[in-house]
Amino acid sequence: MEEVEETYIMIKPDGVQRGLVGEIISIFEKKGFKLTGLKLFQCPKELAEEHYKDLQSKSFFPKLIDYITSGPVVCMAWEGIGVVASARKLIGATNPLNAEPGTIRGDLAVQTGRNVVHGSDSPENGKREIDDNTALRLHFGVITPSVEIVI
Ligand code: RTP
Repeated sequence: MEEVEETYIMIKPDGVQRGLVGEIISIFEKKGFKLTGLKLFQCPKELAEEHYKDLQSKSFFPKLIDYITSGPVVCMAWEGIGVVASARKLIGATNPLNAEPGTIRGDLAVQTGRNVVHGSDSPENGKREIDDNTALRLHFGVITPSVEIVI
């Protein structure tokens, strides 16, 4: 049976500036996932570098850090069965020009360097990215229990 997981979804500064927050949240809600943490956040340079540390050696790394720190982001924790892989499908390919229509990047973006949203690539990274974001995790205590899922 598939596991209930959690994933870290971040609406990047271009998504916030373009007024896409509601639309993106709605996509995950309509799919059936549960929002368990949410905050608007100006990411400091050090945290952006930590979040993207696996890409440190890439030539685009400095531009990526400038982009992520260029304005507020929306940090979210989402929970559900298979949410990590499903969220990546809903988000679409890294390069929006290769992303399928019907995905967030496929419908709402053009450039890799302005691709609107981030989603964890594994359940382990989902947990780590939510834990790194201490203030987000604090929200968990006040969330009401989920409605029982009957399959
Ligand atoms: P994300 O981590 O943001 O969800 O993106 P991803 O897994 O689809 O892609 P990844 O390879 O992890 O890259 C992270 C972010 O770096 C920027 N990027 N720019 N060639 C480039 O200019 C380039 N390649 C990647 C994108 O913002 C990408 O989402």
